[in-house]
Amino acid sequence: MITEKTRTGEEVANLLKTLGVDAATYNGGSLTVTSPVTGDEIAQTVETPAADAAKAIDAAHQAFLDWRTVPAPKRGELVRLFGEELRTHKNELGKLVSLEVGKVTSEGLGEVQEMIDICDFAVGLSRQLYGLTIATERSQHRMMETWHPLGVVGIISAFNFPVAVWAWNAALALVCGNAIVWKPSEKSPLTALATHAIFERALKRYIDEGYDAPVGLSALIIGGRELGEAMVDHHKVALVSATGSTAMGRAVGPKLAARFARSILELGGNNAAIIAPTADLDLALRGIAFSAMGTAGQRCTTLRRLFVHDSVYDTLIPRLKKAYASVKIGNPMEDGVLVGPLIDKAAFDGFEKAMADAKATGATITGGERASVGGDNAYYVRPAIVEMTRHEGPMLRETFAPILYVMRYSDIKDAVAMQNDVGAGLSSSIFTNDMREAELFMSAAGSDCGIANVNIGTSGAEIGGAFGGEKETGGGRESGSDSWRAYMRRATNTINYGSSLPLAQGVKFDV
Ligand code: UN1
Repeated sequence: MITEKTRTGEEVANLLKTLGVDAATYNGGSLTVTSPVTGDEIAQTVETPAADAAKAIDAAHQAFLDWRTVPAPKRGELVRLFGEELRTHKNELGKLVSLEVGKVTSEGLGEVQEMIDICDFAVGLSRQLYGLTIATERSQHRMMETWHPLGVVGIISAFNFPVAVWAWNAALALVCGNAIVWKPSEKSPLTALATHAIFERALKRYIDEGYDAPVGLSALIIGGRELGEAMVDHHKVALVSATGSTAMGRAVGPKLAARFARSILELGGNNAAIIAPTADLDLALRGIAFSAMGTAGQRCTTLRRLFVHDSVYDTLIPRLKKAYASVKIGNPMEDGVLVGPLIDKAAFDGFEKAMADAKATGATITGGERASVGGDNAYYVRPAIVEMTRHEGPMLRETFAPILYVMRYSDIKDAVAMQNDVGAGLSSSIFTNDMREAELFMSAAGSDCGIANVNIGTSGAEIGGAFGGEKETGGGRESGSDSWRAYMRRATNTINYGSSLPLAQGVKFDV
C-alpha cells in the first residue's frame, strides 16, 4: 500500500531529480526535512561541515576578485540566463516550495515568479549602476562618484520565503560584482538545493556562451546556526543579508557592526491596517483576508493588527468572520484551499500560547482551533479573529501564525499612534477614500513603517519597490528601487585636469 508518507517523499524526490539535484545531497544526511503538508519526513539532507563553509567563503572571496572586473552588463547575462532557467522550471520549483514549506499552489508559483521578476530587474540594473557627477568648488577639477563591487555577500534566508528572498539578494549581488554564499533555513534546504542546481545550470550555459565565471562564485552551505555565525564572523564576508526573527537580528547585527561589516536586516513585523469610515469595505475585506490569512499568517508582512473605525466596525467585522468561516483549510496543493499548514509544532505551540494569552486579556476569539486535517504531525489551524478592547498583551508581539487582533478606534490620530506603538516597523496600510487621511497616513506624522499602503493590504509587495522596515524590523532594504547600493561601495573621485593645486576650503599650504 502506498501511504501518504511515501507519496510525499517520492514526489519530492522526483521533483529534485527533475531539477537536477544530486540524490546524495538529500539522502542519509543528518538534517531531517519534514513536509508540513503531511508531517512526514521527506529527506535527510547532508550538512556542510564548518570547515567546508569556511572554504566556501574563501573560494567566494577568490571568485569575487575576478568577478568584480567583469563588466556589469556581462554579469547581467548570467542573471538573465538564470531567469530563463527559472521560467523553464517554474512549475517544479513552485511545487517543491509547496511541499517543503506548505504554501498553496498559487503562492508557491508566485514565489518563483518573484525570483524571475527580480532577475529581470537585475538584468536592467546591470546597465544602470550609476554615480553622480558633482559640481566642484575648484577650477579645472571634476568630482564624481563610482560604485564598485563590495566583496562576499552572505545570505541567511528564512523558511517562509525559502527561495525568493535569496533571489532578491543573489540577483542584485551578482550584477553588482559580488560573490555569494547562502545559508538557507534548516527547515527548507531542499528548495535551496533545487534553486542552486538551477543556478548552476545557468552558470554552465553562461560558460558555454564563452563567458568566464570564476569557480566559487555562488555557494550553498546547509546546516544550523553555527554556519550563519561562521559567515557573520568571517572577515572576508563584507555584507550579511539576514532574514528572520528580531532575536536573530539582535545576535547578528552587533557582531557585524563590531567588525565594521555591513548588514541588511529584514526581521519581524507586527503589521497593522486601519479601516477608516470612508473605506470601500468590499475592497478592505479582500485586502484583509489575503494579508491576514495568506501563507497561513507566516509572512513578515502578514496583517496582524486591525484598527476599525467605530462607524464601520459592526458592518465589517461580521462580514470578516463570515469570510474566515468560509475559507478552505487543508492540503495546500488541493484546488480551492487558501490556508495551508503552519511550518511545524513549534509554530503551533506559539499559536496556542498567543491564543491563551489573548484569552487572559478577556478578548473575544473567533476561530483559533487546530483544524482536523493532515496527520498527527501536521499542524493546520483555523485562522483567528481576536477582538481586543485594549492594545496590549500578545497583540504587541509577532506570532508567526494567522491571528488577526482587531480593535475599534474613533480618532484617526489614535489609530496611527497605536499602529506605530509596537517594536517592529515593517508594513502598514489604510483603507480610506478620504485623501486627507490617506496623505496623513503616508506623511512624516503618519505610519512609521518601511511600507505604508493605501487601499491595499500589508503583504504582497512587488519587487520594484525597496522592501524592508524600521525599528526592530532592522532597517535593511532589499529588492527594488536603489537597494542595489547596499551591495556596492562608493568611491568619490576628484580629478584635477589643470596645472595648479587649489585646496578646498581656501586653505593655503605653499611649500
Ligand atoms: C517575507 O515575508 O519575508 O511582500 C517577505 C510580501 C512578499 C515578501 C515577503 N513579497 O509579502
